[in-house]
Amino acid sequence: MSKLLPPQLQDLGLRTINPSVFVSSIESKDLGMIHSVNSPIDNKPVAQVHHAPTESTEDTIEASCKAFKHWRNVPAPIRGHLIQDFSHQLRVHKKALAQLITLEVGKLPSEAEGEVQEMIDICEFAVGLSRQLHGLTIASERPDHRLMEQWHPLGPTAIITAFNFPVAVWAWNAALALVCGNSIIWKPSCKAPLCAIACQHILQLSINKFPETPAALSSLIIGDRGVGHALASSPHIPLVSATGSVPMGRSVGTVVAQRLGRSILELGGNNAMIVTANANIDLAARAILFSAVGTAGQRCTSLRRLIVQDSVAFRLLSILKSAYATLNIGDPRELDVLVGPLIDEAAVANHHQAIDSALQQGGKLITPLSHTEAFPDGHYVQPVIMEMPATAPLLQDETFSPILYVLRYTSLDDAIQLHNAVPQGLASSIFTDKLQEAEVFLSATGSDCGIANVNIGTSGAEIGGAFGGEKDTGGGRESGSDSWKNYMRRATNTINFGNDLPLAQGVEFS
Ligand code: UN1
Repeated sequence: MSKLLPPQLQDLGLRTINPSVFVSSIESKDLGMIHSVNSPIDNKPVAQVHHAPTESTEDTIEASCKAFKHWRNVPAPIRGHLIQDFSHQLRVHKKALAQLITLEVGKLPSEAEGEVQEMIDICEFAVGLSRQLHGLTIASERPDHRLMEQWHPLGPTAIITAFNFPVAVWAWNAALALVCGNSIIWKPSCKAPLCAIACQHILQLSINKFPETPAALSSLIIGDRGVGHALASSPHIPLVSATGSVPMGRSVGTVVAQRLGRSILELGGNNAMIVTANANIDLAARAILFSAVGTAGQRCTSLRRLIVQDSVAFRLLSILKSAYATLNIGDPRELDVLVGPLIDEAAVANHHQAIDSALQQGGKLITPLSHTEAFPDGHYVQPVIMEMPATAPLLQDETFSPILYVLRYTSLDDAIQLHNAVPQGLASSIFTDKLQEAEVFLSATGSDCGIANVNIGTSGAEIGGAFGGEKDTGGGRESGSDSWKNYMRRATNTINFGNDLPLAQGVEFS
């Protein structure tokens, strides 16, 4: 058990009270119910965390409103200094934070470090952005008039995150919201409170260096759905950014819309890859392996459906079968392990249930279904590939585990039709060396997803692009490109510097 304990955790705001149990150093503020946090690696307890009572959310919102009123007056490039410092802290604590991610959600060390790197990347992006939050100057139709746009801070921003990217997705939102002049309130997944405590602690180190800046610039509320509902329904929170399941997004989005607030929803994916007869099959197989099996299939961008041209299906599936046969499953900290645990018992049950349903709906296992009895205590499953009839109803649903469904096609039109015939629209890809096929896939009649790739897999996006998807995925965009505009309010200003009062559209009123 002692190898579970990265010694640097005290630096992350987590106190060790005995060799196997941590407590958060901020737990005593709002003493709510105590919850035990178990590691998915061996299902043993690693921490106890107090959940904030829902009623405490109001105080947090009030403090956040006050912090916003201070922060919005700080010039944006100076706000960037805070994020620059935060990025520096993240570099210092990268290893320890990654170890905590591995401990709490079971990611491989390389993926956990990649996630912290993703935080550092978005911070760098946000620092650059802090000098580029500029609006347009627009030609006015009236003499001696200037028409322009300004982007102003919006207000307290609620960030609701999922367990699978317990730190990076918060950082996408936090870094942008803070340079945009907003205060932030984070409700992390109840399945990953320790990572949230650590990030909040690291960010507070940076906030503390800023004179007069209230600590409530960044708040953390660990709690259940009641907290999420309180944030979603508060008129004091103009923006709610929520990542998670489609039902969660439907509920949060509806509550926010009811009060005409703004939401950014990043919900489920049911991501597919088309592999055409003109694809580099070896490259496709490598991409499929990472996209379908990486993070034990627990990314919203994980590959769920493989749509392969008949003529290359046998070759591709043979390569995949061999690759799946050699996958090492187990404790993610062991060398050579590529598949760590699922997050909890319920996730394991969903995995097995989905395979049973797939078999009932005409599916055939392409890779063997060996059970993972070797790990009686962790939440481990065997990644599988199943060939499915295109009409199987379960192809419409996302199962958050490493199951890859294979569908075959003959014409690219049919492949694209199959590809788009699901309610979700997050990530997609095509493997082909034929320009025409790639361009058709990327065109208006091709993939209907927010992310469409050529010759790379569906997962593992860089932060520079806008991240999000269409249809049931919720339509939100986070991270790079111009996603920052979601975190600000736009004011259109018309300034008359003449001595007359010409009306727009030539209207006469005298
Ligand atoms: C998620 O799974 O919620 O593109 C986010 C990726 C990562 C982010 C995934 N950069 O797979």
